[in-house]
Amino acid sequence: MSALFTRTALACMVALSACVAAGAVQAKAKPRKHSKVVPDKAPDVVIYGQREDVMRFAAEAAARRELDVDATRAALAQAKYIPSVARLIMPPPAGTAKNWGAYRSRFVEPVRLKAGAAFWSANEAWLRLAEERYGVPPEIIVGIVGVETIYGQQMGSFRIIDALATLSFDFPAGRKDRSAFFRDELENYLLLCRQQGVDPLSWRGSYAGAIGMPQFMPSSILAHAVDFDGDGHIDLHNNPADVIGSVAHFLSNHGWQRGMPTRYDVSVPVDTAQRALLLAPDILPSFTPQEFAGHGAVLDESGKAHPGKLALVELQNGDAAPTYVAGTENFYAITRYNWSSYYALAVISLGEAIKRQRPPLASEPVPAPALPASAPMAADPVAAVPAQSPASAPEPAASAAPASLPASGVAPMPPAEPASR
Ligand SMILES: [Ca+2]
Repeated sequence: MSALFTRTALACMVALSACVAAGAVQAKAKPRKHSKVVPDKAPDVVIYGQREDVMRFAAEAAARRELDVDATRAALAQAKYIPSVARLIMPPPAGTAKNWGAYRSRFVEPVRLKAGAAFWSANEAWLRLAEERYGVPPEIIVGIVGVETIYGQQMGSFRIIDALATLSFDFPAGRKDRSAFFRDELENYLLLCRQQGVDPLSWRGSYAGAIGMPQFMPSSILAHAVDFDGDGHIDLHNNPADVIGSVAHFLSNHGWQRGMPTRYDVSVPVDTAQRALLLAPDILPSFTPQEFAGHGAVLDESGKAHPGKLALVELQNGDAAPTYVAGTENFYAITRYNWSSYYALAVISLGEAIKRQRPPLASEPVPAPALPASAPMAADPVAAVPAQSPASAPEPAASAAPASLPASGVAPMPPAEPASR
């Protein structure tokens, strides 16, 4: 990651960390004359229990979410400021060229292809059940879990409470302030831990507070995660069935339409004004195939017959010619998971590549997974948990928070941020 930051940006972040750390220490320490700064390798530590504003937040959050106030204060009192979290949330340096080819090659690669094939084979019955229930095909779910965490291999090592507290109370300057979003996620996290009987200090995940194999933010777990194998618990860290069901349920809740392709091939209009007109709504499907044709875009045969609206999606390739696809509502649904057209096409490409290398379908159907008799799956047990207020969305342009933010180990090549908006 560090290669993505300019020296200046890094210097600013280090200075900021030092300021924040120093601020907390100054409150207690008496000024010393001529004290020397002795360089060491120990991190500057801010324990949020020393911060009045954080303890006030704890009391208010407990009241808002009907949590035990002492337990909430005790948990947040042990949260720590993590300088690397503040660094990792920063966008790539200005002028970093987006490059779909390079981005794709990070995800459609041998390690993920092999792990994806194994994940698919091991969980085929759950993937089929998810498709049956939510209409989301296996390759999309397999693509998402592969891009997010390589099927659980890279789920992030930050304590969730530290990551969320850092971004809630010390969101770095130099980019759009999203601390309100992270404070809401922190509250959701505390609520989630209470609901699941989990110690808030115990869970680890990405620098942005994303959790488990699918890297769900806490609000997404509350709103969309399901106990897909019906064992009475939602486990997104270790239980592939729950992961598969939850990813499918998330997409279903965000407009996924059964049987609809994600995108079609398209040749863009030669006329730059016509092209700009089609690109203007970005990833939001806004034009019928007839309107595409009217503006000079040429869809493939299946695209011409598409019953709904399409988006002309442009993916840059550095100095080379951009890649274009005509995205459907299902392409758009994947961008609700992570607000980036590059992310969506990487998910689709990885899933399709894994599907292509799988052996031909056997004629014998895979038996349905055995479910505990005590926990029938007639309903989605967790889907009943209401989604958080749309006001919690980090960006006003969107109606819901993304399920995840890039995991610490995997994503943020440019574009770490939603590339399309
Ligand atoms: Ca379960």
